[in-house]
Amino acid sequence: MWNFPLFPDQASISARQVDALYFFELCMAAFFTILIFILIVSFAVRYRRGTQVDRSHPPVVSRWMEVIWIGVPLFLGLTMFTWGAILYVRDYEPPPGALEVYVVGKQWMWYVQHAEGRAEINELHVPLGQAIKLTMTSQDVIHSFYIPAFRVKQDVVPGRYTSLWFAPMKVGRYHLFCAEYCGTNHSGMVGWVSVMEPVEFQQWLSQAGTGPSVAEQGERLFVQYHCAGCHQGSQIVHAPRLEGVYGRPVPIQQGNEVHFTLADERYLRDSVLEPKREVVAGYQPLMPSFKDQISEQDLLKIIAYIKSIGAKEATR
Ligand code: HEC
Ligand SMILES: [Cu+2]
Repeated sequence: MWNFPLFPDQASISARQVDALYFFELCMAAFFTILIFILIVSFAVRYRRGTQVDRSHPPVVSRWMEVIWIGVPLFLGLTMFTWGAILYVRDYEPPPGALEVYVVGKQWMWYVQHAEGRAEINELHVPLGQAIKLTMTSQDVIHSFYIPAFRVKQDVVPGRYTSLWFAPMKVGRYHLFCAEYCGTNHSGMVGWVSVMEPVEFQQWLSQAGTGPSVAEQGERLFVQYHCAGCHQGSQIVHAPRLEGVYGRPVPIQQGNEVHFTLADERYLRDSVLEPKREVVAGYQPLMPSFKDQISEQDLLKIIAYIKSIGAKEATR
């Protein structure tokens, strides 16, 4: 059977928007390619050696032609830029209230952790019609998380968090790839994204054997790594309470100056791995670094826990 799809499914909202821009650019490239090709061929034929055509008084100045060849490409170029920039900004700025999923890439698999506790490998289950935000990092080298049917791709980089969001709008199973050469089995670093009806997704999430939520697992790790010893009212070490810190500006001491930085995932992560770099104003730099002692998976859970106690505080 003749089955040679040039395009993957359009399974997310941004897929349509990206394709529209893509087709616009494709049509434009085709139009100019054909136009220039026809002009070259016809001039070559018309003015080839030996033809009887009028070669006297070639036009040297043509105001309207200059206006056209400057104006039209300028307009088209700016259209592509503006259109592309709008899509880019929209594609890389997750909307508030998106469902959070954590992803760790490692040679050679994708580890996926849902906030409710369920984890999976080389599979990602998501509900239809809801914005999903992935917070991603890598345990070793640079990977790239790529879902062609959603037209989204984002590098997954060791030592920092990157995020990606999409809103699936078609139930089905779609390919998931690593799109950055990451070693011998890079080509095997593939998986599936399953888009489910919201009700089915809820059932899937709460299936037996799921265990505690990520924040609850993080709370346990918070005790296990002795964070709680300092951060929950220690008599020995004066350490800040972490309730509600997420999403707030934190005063950071730098020399004699204090500046504010937003306590986002990046900040929380750096606070644990490189605590000396940003020291909260009013505190001594007594926190030990947890670099190389805490896995990316555990760190994500601890951060989820810190975020969750922020939420509790806010609703009070
Ligand atoms: C020996 C005591 C100690 C331990 C153990 C400790 N911390 Fe800290 N932590 C501190 C102190 C003191 C500060 C404030 C100074 C600074 O910013 O480094 C701090 C700051 C922080 C901050 C920034 C807080 C803010 O208000 O901006 C975070 C987040 C944090 N710690 C998380 C953790 C986590 C997670 C662990 C466990 C993996 C941990 N800490 C273990 C003492 C500790
Ligand atoms: Cu990879």
